[in-house]
Amino acid sequence: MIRYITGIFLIFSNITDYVFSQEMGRPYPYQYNFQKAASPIMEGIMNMHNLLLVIIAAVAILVTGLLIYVVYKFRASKNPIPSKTTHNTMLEVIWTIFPIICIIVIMIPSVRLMKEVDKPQNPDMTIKVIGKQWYWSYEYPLENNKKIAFDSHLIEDKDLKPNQLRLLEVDEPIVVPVDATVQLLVTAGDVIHSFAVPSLGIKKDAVPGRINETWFRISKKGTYYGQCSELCGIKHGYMPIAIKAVDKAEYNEWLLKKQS
Ligand SMILES: [Cu+2]
Repeated sequence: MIRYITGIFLIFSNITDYVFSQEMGRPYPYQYNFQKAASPIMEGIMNMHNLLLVIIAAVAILVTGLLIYVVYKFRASKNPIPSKTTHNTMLEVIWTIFPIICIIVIMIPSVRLMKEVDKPQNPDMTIKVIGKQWYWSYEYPLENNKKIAFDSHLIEDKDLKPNQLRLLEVDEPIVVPVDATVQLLVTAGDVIHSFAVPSLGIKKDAVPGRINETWFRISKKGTYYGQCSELCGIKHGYMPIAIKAVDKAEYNEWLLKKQS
């Protein structure tokens, strides 16, 4: 039943996606829904959101309906002598058990999703993310203690090429192969930042002296944009994130070029 109702919401959001957007991983003018899910985590978050939407709508309709019914049925003009009833055991049992059932129905998928978000299953590769004032540094640990390291800066308005996105484009995006499970180790070099990419369902605090973990897996080639999401100083809004998903061959080529 819930599956069918969430299905209706999904059809509706798919229509708006179709009308307003062509590509994944970026925001659109007049967008009111989520960006399209591009990772298993974001799919899980959207399913959770749709389930909650149905439950909260049902609860709101039920409570409003009961209120209207009570206001009408027990109005003063029809009930000159008010009822003195105070307790009804059956009713009290129902209105205790019903919210408990609601909470259990919400809790099970919620805890399952939290566990999934927390740790990747058998990651194929690892990227270390370091938030700095006001750019991101990335490190790819490789075999034999080698690594690739580079900084990723915003492309300023005056340097934007046509079709590039303002405040989201960077000079050096993260490059990853499609269909690879990527483990992210997130930390910071100065103050607290937050590594957030909406279409991947990622938002991890980057805290100096601490390593937080998250992961993603992208199945479609393209560029996925995000931004720092923790107020970190005057240029907090100018340290975007871009993740470029390419096929395996292209990724290996990039890797070789970066190492030389
Ligand atoms: Cu920041």
